[in-house]
Amino acid sequence: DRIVASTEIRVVQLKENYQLDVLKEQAKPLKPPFEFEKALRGEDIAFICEVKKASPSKGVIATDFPYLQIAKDYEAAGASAISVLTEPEFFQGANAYLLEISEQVMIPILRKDFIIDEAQIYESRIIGADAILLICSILSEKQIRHYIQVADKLGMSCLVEAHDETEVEKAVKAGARVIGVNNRNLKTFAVNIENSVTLRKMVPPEIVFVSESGIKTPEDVKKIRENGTNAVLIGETLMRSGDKSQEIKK
Ligand code: IGP
Repeated sequence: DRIVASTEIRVVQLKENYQLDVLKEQAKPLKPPFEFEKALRGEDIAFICEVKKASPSKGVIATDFPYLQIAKDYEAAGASAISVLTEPEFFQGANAYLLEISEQVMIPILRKDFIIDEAQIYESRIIGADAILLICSILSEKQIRHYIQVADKLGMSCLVEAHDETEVEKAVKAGARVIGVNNRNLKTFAVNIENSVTLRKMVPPEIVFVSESGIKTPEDVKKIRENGTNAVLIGETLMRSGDKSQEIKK
């Protein structure tokens, strides 16, 4: 809740600096986004690799944070997409990280932030995002449906994040085409990979299914892959690993 409150302040600042129509104009002439959904629908399980300096549950994860090099390493290692935290206070992210990375890699980029307003979707496109995160626990079904439409008009995809059965249902009803089940409970920070393994069967095959958070070992990936999941989203494990390519190939 504190994260959302601090995001609200950022949204107010964003709106004070730009009118919505100014943001819309700015978003118009940009190059078309890379196709996030297509990138996740490969033959084998896809890796979405995350650039994340810190988190509320772990504090600072990477004191040394060469974000551009990290993103390039992910791409070279065969990542299908890159996730970049832009939330400044709790994850020590920045829009500038995403913008710079988008100018240097040729795979889709997911903006990881707390989207609670339409203006942030235009902002996401302007800073170079190809996809955005929509979190079921902080948005209504109506908001999710509307934000997917706004993103669609800009050619961007939405990763709709759910944590339990009710939220998966909400995501499906809202028309999500990519659903991510978070293995971490955002309130207690408890992690359980079984969460995405169990909820997999609630999501029909025409929707891309992503397992997010707490993935640490090749065995974890194997289990998730065998369960028929399209992609894994991995942050901390890769951020802490020296050789990203080795870690992904494992
Ligand atoms: C990555 P991990 O445990 O591999 O670092 O998790 C990603 O799933 C996590 O950062 C995340 C997240 C979020 C961050 C999932 N949902 C919502 C911020 C907001």
